[in-house]
Amino acid sequence: MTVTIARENAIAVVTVDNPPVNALSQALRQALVAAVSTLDADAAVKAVVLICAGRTFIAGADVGEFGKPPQPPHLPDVVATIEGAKTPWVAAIHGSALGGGLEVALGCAWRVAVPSASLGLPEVKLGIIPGAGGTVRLPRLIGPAAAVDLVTSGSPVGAKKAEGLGLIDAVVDGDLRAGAIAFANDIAGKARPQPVSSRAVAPVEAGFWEGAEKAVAGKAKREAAPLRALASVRKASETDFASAMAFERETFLELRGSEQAAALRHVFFAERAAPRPPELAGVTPRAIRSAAVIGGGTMGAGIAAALRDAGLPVVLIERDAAAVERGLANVRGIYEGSVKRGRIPQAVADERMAGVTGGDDYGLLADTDLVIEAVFEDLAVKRAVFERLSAVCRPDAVLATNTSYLDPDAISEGVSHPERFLGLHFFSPAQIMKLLEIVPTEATAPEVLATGFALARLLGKIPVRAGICDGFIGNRILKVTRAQAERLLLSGATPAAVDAAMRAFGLPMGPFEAQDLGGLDIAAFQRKAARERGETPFAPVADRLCALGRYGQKTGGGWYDYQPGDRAPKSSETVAAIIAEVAEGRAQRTWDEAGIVDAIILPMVNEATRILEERVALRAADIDLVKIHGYGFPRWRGGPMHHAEARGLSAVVAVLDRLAADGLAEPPSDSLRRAAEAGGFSVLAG
Ligand code: 3H9
Repeated sequence: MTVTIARENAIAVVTVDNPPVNALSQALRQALVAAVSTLDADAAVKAVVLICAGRTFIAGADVGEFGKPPQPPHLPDVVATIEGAKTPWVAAIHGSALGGGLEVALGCAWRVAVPSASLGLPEVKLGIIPGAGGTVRLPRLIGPAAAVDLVTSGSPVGAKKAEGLGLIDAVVDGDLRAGAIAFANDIAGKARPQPVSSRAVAPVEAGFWEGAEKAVAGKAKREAAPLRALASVRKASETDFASAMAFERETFLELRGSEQAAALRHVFFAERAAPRPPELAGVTPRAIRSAAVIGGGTMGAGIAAALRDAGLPVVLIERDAAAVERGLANVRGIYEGSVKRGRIPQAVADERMAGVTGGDDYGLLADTDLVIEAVFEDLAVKRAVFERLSAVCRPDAVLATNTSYLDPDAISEGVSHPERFLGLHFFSPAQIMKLLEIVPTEATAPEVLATGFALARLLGKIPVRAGICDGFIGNRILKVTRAQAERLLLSGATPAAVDAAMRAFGLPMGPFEAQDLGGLDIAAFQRKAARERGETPFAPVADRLCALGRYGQKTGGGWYDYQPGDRAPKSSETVAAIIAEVAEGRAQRTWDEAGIVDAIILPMVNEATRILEERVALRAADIDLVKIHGYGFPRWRGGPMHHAEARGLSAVVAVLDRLAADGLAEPPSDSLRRAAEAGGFSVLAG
């Protein structure tokens, strides 16, 4: 870390260089305070430009320091020192001015930014609120309504919008350093604006705070930080600066130590580690400049859209002209939906669509860098596809299967140059869901595996390496979730009670609602295949529902009944009667919300521990990412593995032992017991 001071005549330029993102470590805070006193002592300096080296302005407090006691100088004091400096400071922003970085900029007398810069207070995404005056200065600078938006959403705004809000004073085109120095020369002789801390907050309309509270609470559900952030902005608007600062700091310190903040920090670091697995360090991926998708159904069309959204030209291959048309129509449908929802303008949709070529001739793929197969889940059909690809594609083209349940090793039998083959498992809708399971076979070359990770980065997805087993990581755990959900029904719970408990836990949907939405037929098909292999999947009620053709919403009934044109689930007497019949002779009990959640989540953890032990997943945090980004597990709970560790693995083992004794779950695996003894999953990984 260095903070250097250079002079450009009467302007001093303070350059912060603390890679990778100029986070506000203790050493940097100290150096900024020192820079203020050095420059205040120099009468020849008329203004100071604060600028950063590297990819970004100060991107915030150092999240790595959050688990430790705060060390002085504390950031609120650093910001106050800059604000109180004799010489006015100008923040020169490129990249991202986030969290503590924006708070430092708010202490400066002026702020300028390049057009590509973004500014925001993302603290709520880490389960905290700004802790260095963000909630107090922001309403004083841009008014309470805009401050509430920025602080409670955590979403950044671009430089243009920031200028419109009054968050920055100017957008600098061209070289930032030169532009900021010119700006500083310009303001050096002028009256200095009133420090933000001593400005008044603009009044709000009657009912504003109540309305904001309702809106924020509706979005935040059980996440604590957004409402606490709102309370802090409100306090800042209704009281003096010093009291508001004290209120903000107290809230910040309280939340910093909270379980939700620890969970969100865990996810923050897991997400940043995911694209760069240490085992692939130094491996260069193959270049991907063009891509093709085989199969234009829902999944194939979604993958094609995801590839196009990342700027790749895409060829969509189907069996015949009619199927090509249907496939292209599916892709078009995705873009039409995006335009309708205001996500992209029509011109962008047209440009994306223009980059998708349809055809039934595999010869179109002779020079394609990456081909992803997304045809029907049938081994023979998939093998036939890869046979044709082997014949036409360049030998270094990467060939991938999007299979969910088949064995990629079996699919790849007969592929020429099998080292270029791997599984790329997308989640539906593929253009939206962030998770990408990357499944190497025995033969996959390291640089092909690395290409999978590079592709994920290009597509803005979270990559997780998964080993080969039935369902890989995510769907293997999902099977346990579903079996547990049925066990609950057979021991006294109702579908509505199970779904309500899981929603209360933080999932967007309960397991039964989710099955009704997605359709029960796919899982039934997989159970059939599993039984043919001699396995004994547990789904006695689902099997009965499927036998009646109750496949979910699309057939007017599944676990619930549905009125035509209405997606609201209604409890079903038919289902209740089937459950009662199947449950005949089984012990019944009363389930409360916590009991239901334990009976679903902890067996998931048990299975996940086996997955870790078998090295189907390499890290517990990877499993958390799979559940968060593929299955809607609440981010603020950190994923099932973090949740279990936070709960205490010994307690998890004890609950599973009790459930197993009543025949309501598998007993804890040896590996879970071992992890409990060691106090964490790290004993199983690596
Ligand atoms: C805060 O400021 C609280 C204050 O209000 C109160 C204080 C009292 N700390 O994302 P990338 C690392 S809360 C430590 O791949 P990009 C990251 O782990 C903070 N480390 O880069 C990774 O490490 P490695 C509010 C951090 O170019 C490397 O930097 N601020 C931090 O795609 C590269 O990260 C935020 O929440 C950090 N704050 O994107 C900002 N940030 O190379 C969070 C990053 O070892 N950061 N690292 O794996 C971001 O949004 C992105 O990193 C950013 C750059 C957009 C800046």
